[in-house]
Amino acid sequence: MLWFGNASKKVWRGFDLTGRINKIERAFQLQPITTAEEIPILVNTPTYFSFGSLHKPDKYYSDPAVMLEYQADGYEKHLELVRDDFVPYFMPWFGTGVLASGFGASIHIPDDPGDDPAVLEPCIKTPSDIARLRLPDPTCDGWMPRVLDSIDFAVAVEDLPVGLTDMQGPLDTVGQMCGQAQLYKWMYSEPKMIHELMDLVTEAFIDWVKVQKQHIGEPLEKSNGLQGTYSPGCGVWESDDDLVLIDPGLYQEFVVPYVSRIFDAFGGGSVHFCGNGAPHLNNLLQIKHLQVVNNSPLGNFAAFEALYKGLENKVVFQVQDASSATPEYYYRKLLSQIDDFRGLMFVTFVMDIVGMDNQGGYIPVSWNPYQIANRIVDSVRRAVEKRLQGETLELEEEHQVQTTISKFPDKEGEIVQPEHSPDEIAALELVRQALVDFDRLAIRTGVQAALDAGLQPFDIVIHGMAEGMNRVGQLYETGEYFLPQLVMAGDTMKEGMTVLAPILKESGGEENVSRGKVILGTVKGDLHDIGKNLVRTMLEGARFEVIDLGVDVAPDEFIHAALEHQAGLVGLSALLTTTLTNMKLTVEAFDDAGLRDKVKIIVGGAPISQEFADSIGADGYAPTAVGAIKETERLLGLD
Ligand code: B1M
Repeated sequence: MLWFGNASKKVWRGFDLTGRINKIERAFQLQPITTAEEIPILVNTPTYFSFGSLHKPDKYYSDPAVMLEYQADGYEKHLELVRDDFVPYFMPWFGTGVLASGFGASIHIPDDPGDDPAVLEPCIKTPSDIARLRLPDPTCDGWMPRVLDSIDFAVAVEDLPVGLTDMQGPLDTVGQMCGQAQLYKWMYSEPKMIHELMDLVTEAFIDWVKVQKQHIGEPLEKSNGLQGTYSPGCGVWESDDDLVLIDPGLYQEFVVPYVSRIFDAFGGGSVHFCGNGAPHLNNLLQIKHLQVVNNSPLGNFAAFEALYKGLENKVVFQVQDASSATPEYYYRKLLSQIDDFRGLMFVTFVMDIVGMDNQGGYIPVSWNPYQIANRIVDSVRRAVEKRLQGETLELEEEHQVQTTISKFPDKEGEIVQPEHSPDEIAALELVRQALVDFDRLAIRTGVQAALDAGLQPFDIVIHGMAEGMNRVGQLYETGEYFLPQLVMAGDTMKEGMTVLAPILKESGGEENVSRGKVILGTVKGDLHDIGKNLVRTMLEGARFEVIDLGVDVAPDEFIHAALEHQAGLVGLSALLTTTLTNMKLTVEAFDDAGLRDKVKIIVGGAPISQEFADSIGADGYAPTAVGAIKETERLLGLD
């Protein structure tokens, strides 16, 4: 059933939605905006996902009736209380790993009301695993049967239109299947294999969207709901969170053709990503049939402006942030440089217990979601109205909230250069440059040249490797390098260490090869592992033995591993604000176990700051993976 059927009035549970739908349709036609009222603002309360939610009922993911009732009743209340343009639809939400699960990736089943299902660990370890993959069957593989059951149930019992589940994007899915770091390495070493995998995943993506549409009863080129919003004449959405992680060259080669193929199959589509998309402007413009850019600017106002203006109002732009804790300031700042509003829409998610600060970090909040929703609507309208009248928006930060979230890591300290001979300097430079170029052959040559020039292995590590990695880290911070380059550089460092290992063994015995044991993991409730894996690569490259416990690691698992391996250091990573408490609980568990004088704890991850680390009693903190090496050395007394 579709909203845009023949009826002249679109009514749901007594609410006439015709005006809202017409407004959104005009935005999709990119019509000029003359009053602020014409801008569609859709606030999602309740959210269909669990993150930041207090009230997700038990069985939300196992009983279709529970999910449908929760959403439908929530939308009814929203329509009563919020003066926005929200158009309700049922979202069959089963997390971010539905497509990957079809290929065998295991899904974490939430055991907490604030958890979302997501891939627990990759299912592809070797190229031969890829060779064995077949097109999955939506009727029996992975979590798709759950999605189809909930669609069928909703179609049968409710008059609420039904949307598409989150299929992520083909590269996101391949990243979940292989593990991001492995994927990046294969992009360089096995591009043909990755293209074949992308082909297969893209075919499955198209197939699984078509099946959903058959069950919903909607045409290929239209959909009731995409990423929290009614998007007329747009058949599909895909989520490209890896857009912000990889460089434009790799994205152009490995993503643009496949997303174009998906959009071709559905007459157009929407690309979603969280964060800075400005470096990918040209890539976005190359995607065939791109109709919508759905982006969470995450407080990066300059990047939003560059991207929005660069797209030249050729596509619909949906600002899809989590609600700011201070919408008055956030939208004034966001819209301060914008004066052409054609195609602009706002799709904001209001969570019960989490909001955004003005730098895009997430903070705990306690608010009435409907009140904040109305503040969002008023703030956007007021800001747009002023811009339409040619007024400058006041940007005083009177509403700015204090936050402990650090988004701007400290620069690495400069390494003091000791006296070196010209030959030594040349050899060290070879090592550093090999890391910057991630050239595995050159690093072997450089390390050998440094040894031949008379340098001690430790000097090569400190003045060659560490210095080279600092340069790589700086290139990452200035946006010249992206994650794949960090992974490749870490791998190159490992290669250089294989040349040094036998010499270290000879000179100082077995224990000299490993500089210490580190237990590493992402804390309970959090399944993000890209940063944690990068930390692992860097530490291994710097000759630490890392025992990686993976993701969703409970405090007692950390304790058990530290005791079993007699490790002097435990590293905790976290990306979700909502699970930061589990980091604190882990530190406390080490206290309770009487291990704090034997085991040091280092913490890191995007929402972590030095202040937070201090507040939970951690011994160390590093804002970057490269910084984690130095901090580990400090904590283990090796600096
Ligand atoms: Co997620 N996600 N995600 N996500 N995701 C974020 C983090 C988010 C900011 C996006 C947003 O705002 N919309 C948001 C978190 C908000 C918050 O709480 N602060 C978010 C959310 C909400 C979610 C879900 C809840 C969405 C949902 O299902 N409703 C869900 C969570 C599932 C779960 O964990 N239970 C989810 C799922 C996913 C994917 C599966 C799709 C994927 C994860 C894939 C994976 O990790 N295998 C994903 C991704 C990719 C992201 C973004 C796009 C990128 C995160 C990332 O890897 N960054 C992110 C949005 C964004 O940032 N643009 C987002 C790169 C990585 C290298 O950085 O980990 O900070 P980071 O590591 C850095 C440093 O922090 C440091 O070194 C690294 C390199 O220098 N570091 C350490 C890290 N650990 C360290 C440890 C140390 C020292 C340094 O010592 C031990």
